Amino acid sequence: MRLTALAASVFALTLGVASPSYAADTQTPQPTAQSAVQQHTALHVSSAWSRELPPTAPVGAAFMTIDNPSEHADRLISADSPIADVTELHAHIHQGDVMRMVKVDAIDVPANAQLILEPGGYHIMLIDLKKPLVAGQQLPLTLQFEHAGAMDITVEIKSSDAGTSAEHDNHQMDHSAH
Ligand SMILES: [Cu+2]
Repeated sequence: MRLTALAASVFALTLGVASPSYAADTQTPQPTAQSAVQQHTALHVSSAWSRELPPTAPVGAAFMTIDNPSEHADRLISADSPIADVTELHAHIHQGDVMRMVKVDAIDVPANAQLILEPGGYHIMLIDLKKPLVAGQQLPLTLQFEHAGAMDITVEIKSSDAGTSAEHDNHQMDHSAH
């Protein structure tokens, strides 16, 4: 107890001596600490979703929005989910009139930019599903970024009725041919 009290008074004394203007800055320590953490993992992932599939479907895909408000570019280098044996980063490329999926080693996340993983574009491929993708449920996904490190996210599984654009339909066909 005595030690604690002593430490506390020394701490208070140190603050008083070292920071004459401390009173004016009393609101900064907490926000400063938070933004320091955010600089380390500056990326923000939102709207992560996947599409429900028949129970026999061997593969699924996850999509999301990745915001990088920092001055530093990053790269998504891998992903992992306990519900799939293999998780790959995929892009779509045009081959004549046909769009085809290809595996990529990484997906660039430019500085001060927003990267959208979406049907017909970049996506995370869940291969050899261990559980069916059921609408209304969620699946866990761990993203690995070159600089920001690992990030655990939750992917919402949507019904196949949600979003009926031609893009989505194309993507479904792509996957059945996977
Ligand atoms: Cu794919």
